[in-house]
Amino acid sequence: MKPDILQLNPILIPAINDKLNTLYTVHRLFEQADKDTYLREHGAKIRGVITGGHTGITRAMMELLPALEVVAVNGVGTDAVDLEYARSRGLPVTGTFGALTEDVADLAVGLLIATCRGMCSGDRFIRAGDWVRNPQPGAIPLARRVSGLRVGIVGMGRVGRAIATRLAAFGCPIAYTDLRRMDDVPHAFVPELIGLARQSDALILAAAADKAEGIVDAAVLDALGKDGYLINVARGRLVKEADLVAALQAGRIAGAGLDVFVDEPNVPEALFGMDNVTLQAHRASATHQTRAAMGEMVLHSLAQALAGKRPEFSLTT
Ligand code: 8YV
Repeated sequence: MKPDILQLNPILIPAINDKLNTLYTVHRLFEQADKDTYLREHGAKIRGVITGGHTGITRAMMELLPALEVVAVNGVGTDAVDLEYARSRGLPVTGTFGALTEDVADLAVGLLIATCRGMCSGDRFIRAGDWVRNPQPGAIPLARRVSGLRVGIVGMGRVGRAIATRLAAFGCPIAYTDLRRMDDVPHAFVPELIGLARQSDALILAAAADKAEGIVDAAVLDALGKDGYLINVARGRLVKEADLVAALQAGRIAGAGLDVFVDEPNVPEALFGMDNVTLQAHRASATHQTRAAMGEMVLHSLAQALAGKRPEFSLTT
């Protein structure tokens, strides 16, 4: 009999879904209208869970799954999983570590360039027919040069390092903050986030949000200053969103490029009319190539755990 797997989010790669369906009986919770009833009916036989980084799984849901042997996160963020409870049950919680590094770093750099150079507002200007109506060069304000920007990276893990590599090629001096100095990183370590913000033209968030919440607040934004840009490809809740909106509204920072938000898919509407803000719908890992690689890692983790082995990409066991 095929093991029963509970899937909390869709996987967008048909080949991965085919493999899952061949190997497992897949219960797609996201397709169920009445999720509580479905879980009560099928929970007892579920041996594995697949979830997204942003969705995770609550303790309450894990408690409804007494036969659970593994939680496979199709992502790298494990902040939405109750890791302590998983550990107490000896449950491996796995991630797709390394698979999405390049994509997330690419999007961070893309957001920085798009925001500083006004690429999305420029695109809207043409589509709206405004270039024809206003062909004079001054119709669009001058932009901000990206090459040479002083960049501060918050979180020097895999993604932070990949962002640093890319932006070093743009001639950007790089500094970073993290819980500790990293001996194998050639860039300047700044212990306090506010100090990093003060010396940066662009602050890029690439940190895990397991413990850090609201670390970018009004004081940090003011330290970044009226010529500074904030880029976030990590988690929305690293930022006090109301403080960010207020800083943008008052021109206390220059702009922001955001892939993540506190309450997705709800994005503060105040941002919609701001040409100095670039918005993405949590898309940093959303390429065919990366999602296929992530899916393979999820399959690998499920297979190892359900064969009674410790999964290679487990965080908790
Ligand atoms: C994904 C993420 O969007 O890795 C993460 O933690 O948030 C994203 O890469 C998500 O996990 C896709 O399932």
